[in-house]
Amino acid sequence: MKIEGCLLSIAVVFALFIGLIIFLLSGEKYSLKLEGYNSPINPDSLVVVGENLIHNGDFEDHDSDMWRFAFQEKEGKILDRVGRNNSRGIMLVLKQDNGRDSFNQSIDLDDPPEVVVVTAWVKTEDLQCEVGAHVVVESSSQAQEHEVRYGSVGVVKSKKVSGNTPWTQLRFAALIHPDTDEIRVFGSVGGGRSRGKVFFDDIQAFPASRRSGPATNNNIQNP
Ligand SMILES: [Ca+2]
Repeated sequence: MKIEGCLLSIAVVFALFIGLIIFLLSGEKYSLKLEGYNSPINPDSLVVVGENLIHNGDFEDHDSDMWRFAFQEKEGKILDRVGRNNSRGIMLVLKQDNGRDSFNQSIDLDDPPEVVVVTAWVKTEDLQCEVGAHVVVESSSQAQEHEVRYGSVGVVKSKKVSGNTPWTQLRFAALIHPDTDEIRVFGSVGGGRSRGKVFFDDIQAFPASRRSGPATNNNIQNP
């Protein structure tokens, strides 16, 4: 009986070991497969193929609740006269040691575009933090093979802004994995010890293609 128990234990440990090896190998396969979906690509020479995907990106619609706050909700607000040209915009306030703050909008994609081009305006006031303020496009997939990676099939970030920076346009493009069924566009700030204020306004995201040829509408609006 003792020997049988011992053999059973060895068999269980062996099975777990094999399982671990398979998991590690498959993880490597997925990360290789997703290579290229985690860094921005040049937004120039892309062809815009559809309408702006973001709702209330200028924050002028008081009734819209498309934007969701994450992390420290109380520190982020949509307010009059904090946006560009004294319009309505979004303000995130970081106090020392508060860490980070962000807001986001989810967009369902039935037919994912090859690329999404994002433009957003950001301003910072005395923003002191390691990471700075930036815009992020996170793609997720419910496809079975991606669930081992929490559904994330790409995270692409804009350049970062900090200090005292007047209204600046961030513009970048994210390659979208064909299995993507949802993207989330984040305005985000902070990480580590952080303080200061960040303002966002006029956030847009356009489906685009890398194909060449005659464009029907290749002008990205620049509000
Ligand atoms: Ca505005």
